[in-house]
Amino acid sequence: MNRLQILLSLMLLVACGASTGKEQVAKAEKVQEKPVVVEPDVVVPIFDADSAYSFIEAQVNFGPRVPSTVSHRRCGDYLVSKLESYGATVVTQDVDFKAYNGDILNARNIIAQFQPEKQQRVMLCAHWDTRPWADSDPDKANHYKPLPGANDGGSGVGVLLEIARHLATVNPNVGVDIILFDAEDYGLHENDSHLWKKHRHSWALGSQYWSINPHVPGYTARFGILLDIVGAPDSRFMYEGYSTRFAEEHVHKVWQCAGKLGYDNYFVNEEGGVITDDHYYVNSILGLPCIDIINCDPESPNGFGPYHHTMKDDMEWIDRNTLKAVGQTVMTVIYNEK
Ligand code: AHN
Ligand code: ZN
Repeated sequence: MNRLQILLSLMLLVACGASTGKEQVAKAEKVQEKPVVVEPDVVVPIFDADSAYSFIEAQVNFGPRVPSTVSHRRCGDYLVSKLESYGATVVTQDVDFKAYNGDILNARNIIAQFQPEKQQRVMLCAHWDTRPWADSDPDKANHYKPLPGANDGGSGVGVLLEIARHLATVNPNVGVDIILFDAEDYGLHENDSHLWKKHRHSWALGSQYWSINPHVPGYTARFGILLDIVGAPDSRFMYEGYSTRFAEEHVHKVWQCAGKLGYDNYFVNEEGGVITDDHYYVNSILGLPCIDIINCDPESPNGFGPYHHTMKDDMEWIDRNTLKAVGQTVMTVIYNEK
């Protein structure tokens, strides 16, 4: 291998602002699974889906990450130390929330700041807690049992840890904040669904807290990207309603970037549902334009996929190809910020 080939095999060189002719180069190269050169001045590291997969496995191995449990605390410690090992300045927000049913949740938002001195920033986020109840499980006996949370919880965090691993060695032009929100998934049990109006803010407690009390007073960023449920095989990511309402230009930027990388089978140009997820509060409380990359499956009982909020949400439902599509797209967007 000559020097150029070595460099190419280490780095993916690609820009998303490329012209049509250049896009075709990118597509042709992608079929051969080779690094892509579009604009030589932009260096994007190669997202390693095996690595992301192992970060999900590590979380699942702690057991369900339900707030106020030992597995949750241990996994939180692991996430903090991982992010610190990648050179981030990590702060946590340790808060006790009262869930809608009265449970006290020892929760922790984990905030990892890369290049904290930079004014121009991008925010990436995911929730790291898992649902305490498998209340969509086909077997009623599981409706009050905690679930493994590989996809719902684990996948977004796994992709972000893999991105953090690269942020440790290759600096983008912008500062990046990776925020792992807690207590997203302790919302209203399906058996209590008649109470939805009273408890419509029972989900996403960590992001609600952070949006009111950001780790830096007056915190802002160019935009945010939430990753939620990003690991299932053949996932389809559609335009989510609040994302287009609050952050339309960023939705199109990300979806176009995915298309240029050849991931338009995952990032489809269709309107999806309107989902009250962490990004809703980031947008509506803090006013930071934040999009949600989330897999929906309109065919399945609860609209997210047959494993969602069931005991089946385990590593069997994690596909490296999906992690790659999401991770490489998000990384390409970040490294292309001027
Ligand atoms: C509700 O189901 C209310 N929100 C979807 C967001 C979610 C749940 N993400 C993971 N679990
Ligand atoms: Zn959930």
